[in-house]
Amino acid sequence: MYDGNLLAHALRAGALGRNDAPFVTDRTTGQVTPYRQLWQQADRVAGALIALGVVPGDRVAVQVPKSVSAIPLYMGTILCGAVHLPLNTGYTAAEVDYFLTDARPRVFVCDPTEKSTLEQVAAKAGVATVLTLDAKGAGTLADAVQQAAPIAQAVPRGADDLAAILYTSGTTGRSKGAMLTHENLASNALVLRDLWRFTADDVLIHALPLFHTHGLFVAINVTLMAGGALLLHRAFDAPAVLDDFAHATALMGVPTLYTRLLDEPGLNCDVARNMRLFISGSAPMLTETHHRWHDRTGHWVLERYGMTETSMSTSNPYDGARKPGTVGLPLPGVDLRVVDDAGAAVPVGAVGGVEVRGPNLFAGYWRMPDKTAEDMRPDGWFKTGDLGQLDDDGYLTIVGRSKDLIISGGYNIYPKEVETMIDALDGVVESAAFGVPDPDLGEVVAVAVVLAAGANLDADAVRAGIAADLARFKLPRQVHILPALPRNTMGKVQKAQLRAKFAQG
Ligand code: MLC
Ligand code: AMP
Repeated sequence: MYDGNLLAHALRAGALGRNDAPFVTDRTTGQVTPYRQLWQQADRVAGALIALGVVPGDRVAVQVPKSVSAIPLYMGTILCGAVHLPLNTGYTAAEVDYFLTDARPRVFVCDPTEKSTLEQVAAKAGVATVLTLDAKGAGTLADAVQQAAPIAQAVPRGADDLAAILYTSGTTGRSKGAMLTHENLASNALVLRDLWRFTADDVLIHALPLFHTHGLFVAINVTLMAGGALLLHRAFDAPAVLDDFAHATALMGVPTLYTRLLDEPGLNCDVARNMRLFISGSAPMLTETHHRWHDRTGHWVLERYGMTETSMSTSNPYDGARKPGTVGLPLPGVDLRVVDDAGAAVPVGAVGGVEVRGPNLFAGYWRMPDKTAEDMRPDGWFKTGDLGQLDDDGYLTIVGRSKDLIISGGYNIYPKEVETMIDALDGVVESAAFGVPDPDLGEVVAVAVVLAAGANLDADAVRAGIAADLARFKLPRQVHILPALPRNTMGKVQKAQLRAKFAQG
């Protein structure tokens, strides 16, 4: 029966009649949670949140270690009509301060070990309630959930109502909250389930974080809608994931996961014989990696392309040619074009800006109408900031980015954010952050720093100066002290020159 909550209904429909089927196995404890228990927990989370005063549209912010319990927390938030707002566990208190102040959640759930610090941050941001949840599923949230009455019925929410806000780094250094609706999430997962042929027989190895589109909406929503099962790894550990190939059918990963698995001597066709599908995305996978994976396992990785603002936009086909180096064809229902600066389509083979339109497209940036207007054309096309080209068969290749962005191991880092913090250090005149190639993470952050006369900062001092307030994955792996930054005649810093000069470290 349709309960009026679009996303919850779509998620619940997948496992109707399969209450006793396993939904998730915690690979750390071996504990199995069947669908019945999962939904009971989600109904209780919803009850607990409502008892705390959460009303439809309220944000529930979450910065918790990865655990099975984080899944019903997400689902319960949806069920009570609230907006899920997950945060990277690597964010420092200063970063969390910004998100809480900007999003004004009603409830914030954090790691118990961080509670004393984050409680103060939350209080300053006006958050009414702070709860805790650890990697074992214990904490004050679990206590509240245990005492709560489960909701009898989901709170109705329609297509355009918000289901989630995911912060993406901003070009100006200020993160932007991408507002995702019930329809965005439900439509995208349904399309992917069908395109990738996910069914109740599937067992997906889940080794990605639960705070991004990839690990949360692609992996969890697709599995729920298919009525399939998950093997949940709290972190990515290549040997442990390889061990699971015998018990699973599918893996979703960023390219770093695949290159690390390729370093495992035990990776071969025999080990991968139970697996039917390897999916990669969030960052470019080298053609060479595609071929190495095929040579070792007999499988072609299915590469797809997406973005927080758009969820998934393209995918290589399940049947038919998977073309290494491309990100495949637009998903059913998604419009995609490659255009010049004026918005006119460029010919096949030419490089232009990738633009996307469809039910997958977000509702705009939270409280940033100007930023939304900058990226969204009046007729609904969204400028992704990626540069691409289409081939004769309609396959898209991402050839670069017009946005100044570093993607490291699937995490996005906007150079401006790093530069702003370094520029604020005593003795620094200016800095430029840029990505340099890395065999493990694809790209890592490097910075060039110009010092004031007489300043005697070195690389370690620069890193130490920003470490307290910046998530560790954003910290520069290379720091180069230069007498001046290379500039063109217009005065613009030549990052391509810096990249070329320091590519080898
Ligand atoms: C961890 N570290 C990183 C890093 N991950 N540094 C740069 N880039 C990264 N991605 C740093 C830590 O801060 C730490 O630094 C050190 O590396 C070891 O940390 P770790 O936790 O042990 O790292 P590890 O487990 O090896 O993590 C690497 C990883 C992880 C690749 C498994 O980063 C990961 O899960 N990435 C996936 C991200 C993802 O899901 N992206 C999807 C975005 S959605 P120190 O200094 O403390 O030693 C999206 C849309 C789409 O893009 O299309 O999907
Ligand atoms: P995020 O903002 O974290 O959602 O990251 C989205 C960005 O990741 C996109 O705009 C692309 O630049 C990049 N991306 C995602 N998937 C791919 C892919 N398969 N190949 C190349 N880049 C990708």
